[in-house]
Amino acid sequence: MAGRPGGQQQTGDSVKERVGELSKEPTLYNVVLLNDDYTPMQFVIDVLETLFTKSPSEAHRIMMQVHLNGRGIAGVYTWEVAETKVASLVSLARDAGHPLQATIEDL
Ligand code: TYC
Repeated sequence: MAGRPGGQQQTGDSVKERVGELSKEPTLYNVVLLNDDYTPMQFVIDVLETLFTKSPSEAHRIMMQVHLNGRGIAGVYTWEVAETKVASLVSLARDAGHPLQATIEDL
């Protein structure tokens, strides 16, 4: 995963920070869950409940959305939190031997 946008910028001799960050609200990103043919449905539901704090019914709905349509939004976070969520998801999935994947996208 590449670095986030909006970092430090070098302009001539001066170092300008927080360019384009006058707004108080942080930029938000979707964590998008991707379908595959092997990860068990219950594993996806469990991850949505534990890592993405979804209710059991919402976790089931999102899992079925991904299963039927190929992708679905697991949650909306700042860049740093989204990266951590994806890393934790991949770690949990690989430890369990599943190929589950997720990506980060603009809202
Ligand atoms: N398609 C998987 C199956 O049939 C279930 C699944 C759902 C996998 C969502 C990944 O993100 C996913 N076991």
